[in-house]
Amino acid sequence: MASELKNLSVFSTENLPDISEKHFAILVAEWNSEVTNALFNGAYQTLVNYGANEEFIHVRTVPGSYELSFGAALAAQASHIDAVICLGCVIQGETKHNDYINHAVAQGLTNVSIQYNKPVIFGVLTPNNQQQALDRAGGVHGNKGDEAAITAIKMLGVSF
Ligand code: DLZ
Repeated sequence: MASELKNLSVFSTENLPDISEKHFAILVAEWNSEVTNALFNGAYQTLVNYGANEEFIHVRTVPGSYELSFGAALAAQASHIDAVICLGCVIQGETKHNDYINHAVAQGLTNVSIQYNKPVIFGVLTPNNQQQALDRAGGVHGNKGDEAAITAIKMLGVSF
């Protein structure tokens, strides 16, 4: 078993499962839309690049990242949805509001994933400022939307 994990990397895209018949829900928060639109474009294009049928990619927006949990629950309970990708950006402010949102969303998405037994991907940026967010939404640090899509695809290949 250990030898099978020799080249393990989160960025590896070898041996991904066939996703041509899989249905994906993508939920996008409207807050910080310049960032979340870029995350969405990355996630959507990555799914298509790796074989998803565009007709099977179901996109919805929610007002803020806090609402991603409820949106994810709606998506996950739909029998035809195989994986849910949640995209948001919560920028640190002058108060602790961001902390409350981040923790609520992280916990909420975990709960949805376990309750519905489906991959629910946490594609929420939690930067200190707008520039850090843009750097991770198609900027110098890549696009976390792409990574969220790859993560969803990989999770569809996990079974026992
Ligand atoms: C209220 C709020 C604040 C201050 N900041 C953000 C943010 O940076 N990113 C984000 O996605 N949403 C933010 N929100 C909105 C909350 O997510 C939520 O929509 C509201 O609290 C209503 O439930």
